[in-house]
Amino acid sequence: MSSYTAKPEDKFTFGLWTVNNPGRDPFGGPTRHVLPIPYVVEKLGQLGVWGVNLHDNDLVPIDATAAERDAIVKEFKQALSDNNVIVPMATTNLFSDPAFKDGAFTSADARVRAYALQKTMESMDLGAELGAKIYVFWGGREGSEVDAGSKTMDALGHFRDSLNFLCEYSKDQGYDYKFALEPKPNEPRADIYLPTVGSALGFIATLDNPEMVGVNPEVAHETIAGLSFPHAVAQALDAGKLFHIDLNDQKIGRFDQDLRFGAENLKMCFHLVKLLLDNTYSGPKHFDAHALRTEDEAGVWAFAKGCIRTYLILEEKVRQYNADPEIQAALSEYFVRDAALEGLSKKYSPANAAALKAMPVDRLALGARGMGLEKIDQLTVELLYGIR
Ligand code: GCO
Ligand code: MN
Ligand code: MN
Repeated sequence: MSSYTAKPEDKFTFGLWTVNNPGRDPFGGPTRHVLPIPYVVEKLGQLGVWGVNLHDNDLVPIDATAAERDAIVKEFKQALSDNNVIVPMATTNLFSDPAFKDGAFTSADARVRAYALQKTMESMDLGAELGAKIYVFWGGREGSEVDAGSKTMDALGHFRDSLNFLCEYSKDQGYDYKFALEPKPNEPRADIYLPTVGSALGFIATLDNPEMVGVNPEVAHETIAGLSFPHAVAQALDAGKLFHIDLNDQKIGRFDQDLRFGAENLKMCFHLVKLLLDNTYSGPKHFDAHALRTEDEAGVWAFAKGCIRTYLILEEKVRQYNADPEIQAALSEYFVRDAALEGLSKKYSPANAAALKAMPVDRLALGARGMGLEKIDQLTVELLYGIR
């Protein structure tokens, strides 16, 4: 049995904004102090965390002078190297400042859109200086409450132009970033543009440099939309677009909760970890979650450790599942293989079409067949409960 402690090759990451979330919500102020950033890096290093991610303004205040910026960045770099922690991903805060209240790249105001590009280029410079290879775009304010402005078509066009512009900027600077779009259906806007993984994948195909752009799916976001997160991730993997992943948990039908990974939907999280492990996903595993607002600093570190432990426990469960003779026997009954038929249906040819049309079918037998899924699902539940 493993000790469930993180190793660098697990590629676990947290955001500065996650473990340092002070517990503010729309109805109440902070319940914890914001911790000094070098201390946060030290604590993450002690937990075996591989990387720390940031928005520009998690590190450098929006109104910092150039000299202040440089001093802050220098101190941060020192903390990273002292604690063997890297910055794999960076992103821009295009949601906190009132200038972005009606969107950043999709604002109806050309001055706001230009400022969003300026701020993102500067933030990309910062990320590159810190060694980030992935650049995330979460369009939290890119949406609407009312469609009185009828700007949705314009907004999509502006969003496309901005991403095209920034891809060229990244190439021009030799930054070699992979861009990852992070969809979310709502919160803080009532309706955010490109609300789901599927919509982001469709949009990427319309960009000038689609090969540079993938997705950053988040458990909570697809769950808020009432969709299956493992299905969304599978579609991203299938498209070769899973550039990053945000792990947390969420109760369906609630406000955006950012719960500890695996805190709510354990069976779904098991299937997610299985999908990532079986398909050898090798990107960062980012915990975009917060400790409950009820917690003090000790609770924050218990939360961070909990995310890691649950992930590693589920990986162990996946290995056990893949090696369990009874489960594997049930699975091999479930998947009916037929090399001859699969040869016919894999790819169209006139001969294959003719053979399929001439094929005798016992439709009643197909309909009468029990699939055995009740058994497989119960075996999975028992494995997760630790009695197998
Ligand atoms: C949210 C989002 C953010 C983004 C972050 C990185 O619901 O607030 O998940 O946490 O992931 O801004 O872009
Ligand atoms: Mn989120
Ligand atoms: Mn996120």
